Amino acid sequence: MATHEVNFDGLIAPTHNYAGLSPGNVASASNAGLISSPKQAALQGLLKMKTLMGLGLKQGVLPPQQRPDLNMLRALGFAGDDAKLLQSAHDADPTLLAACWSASSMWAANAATVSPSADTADHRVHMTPANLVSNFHRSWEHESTTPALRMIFADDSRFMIHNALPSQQRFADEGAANHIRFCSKHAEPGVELFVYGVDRDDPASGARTFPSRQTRAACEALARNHLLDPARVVFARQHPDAIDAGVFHNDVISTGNEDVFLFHEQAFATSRSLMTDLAAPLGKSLTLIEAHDSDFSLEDAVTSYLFNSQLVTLPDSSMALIAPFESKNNPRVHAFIEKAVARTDNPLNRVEYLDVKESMRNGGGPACLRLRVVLTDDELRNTHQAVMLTDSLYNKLVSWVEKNYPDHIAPDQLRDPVLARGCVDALDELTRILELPKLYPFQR
Ligand code: SUG
Repeated sequence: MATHEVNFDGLIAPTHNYAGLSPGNVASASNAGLISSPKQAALQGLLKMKTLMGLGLKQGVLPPQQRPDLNMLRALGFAGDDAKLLQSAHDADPTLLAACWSASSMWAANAATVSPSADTADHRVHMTPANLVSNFHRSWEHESTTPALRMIFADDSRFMIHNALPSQQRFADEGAANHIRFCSKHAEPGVELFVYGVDRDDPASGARTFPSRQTRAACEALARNHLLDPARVVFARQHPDAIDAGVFHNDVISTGNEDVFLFHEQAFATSRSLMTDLAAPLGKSLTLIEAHDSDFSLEDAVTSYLFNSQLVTLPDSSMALIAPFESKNNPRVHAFIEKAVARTDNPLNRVEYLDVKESMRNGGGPACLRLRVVLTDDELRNTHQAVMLTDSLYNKLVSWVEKNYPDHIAPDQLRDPVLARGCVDALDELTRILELPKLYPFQR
């Protein structure tokens, strides 16, 4: 049976803005307060999805969440009509107001961790929505992600959508951004790599300047929940220097596809033993594309976001890198890519540079915007079809964005009740396009 790696991209919400909400995310901090362009952001995201579809890959769409979330403001003790609510939250703490507007669910790599049916003991696809406890503005995404995934992957004989892990720092979980699955071919059993920043038994091993957002305890719980064979699971610690340089998720410093591993030498605390641990269950070595400090620095990795490219298998079995433009603009990183593509000892032979600048300014590159779900033909047929991208769905979504999205949002506009209303109203129409009735709290 044919098996596909399907990319489900988070559709960028009309509330996309720059609020500097994520400590340790260098782009988010340095672009705080800029004027955003939600319309451009969503169109850039949609064009990325269409490009992937054009390469012959299966592409899905995950809907944005209901934002601004005025119920969260009410839960925090603010009261009154919408105008009063927004103004009083702004007066008390503008970062609380911004958190309730955040479009952060666009970064679907943080939506969940996914284990394909080839890896799980009950042969179902297992997904655990990430609790995202490390940042307030993301900490309640899972309350919407869980029902959305249960609507899209509704057949519980084929899919198991778990609840998020307990919302507590001990189980801090950021989803697939810290998880890579290696295999010979997507259809075959893989070895799943879970990457963590800090281990409770060894707290001194964590980063010093910036928060470590994933714990080993969370990784272990995910592997248990997903019924993975312990012999085919590897846990690895991020290098604390990488976190302190702005690598807040592992997908900012390494990525993999099938048996190819693209990484920077400073990604992990123990790189050499890691490669052996990954090779053993697969019965063969991985093809390594390793960037050394002499190629480019950690800082180059963080500003260029090379490792946040999507490494994908094309229908002819060769691989392509879907890279952000920023990695072409850095001469050292660009030279490294050119060399990797020219080499004949790896299957990478094509690179597409894409513009996702609006998301990049908040620290979200091409790979952040998508959740990888390996599905057999049968599982794909039993997935909610109205979220699978076609030319017709692409055109409908582009028209919907053009009609409903603000051109710009400046920080001061987050107090505007008319803008708030417009952003939520737009979602009503989206649920008709994606055939997901009652997806949003305001529709129930
Ligand atoms: O969690 N940025 C996100 C970026 C997530 C990127 N995802 C992956 N690497 N997989 C974050 O830090 C910034 C929002 C703001 O500052 O307005 C933000 O949430």
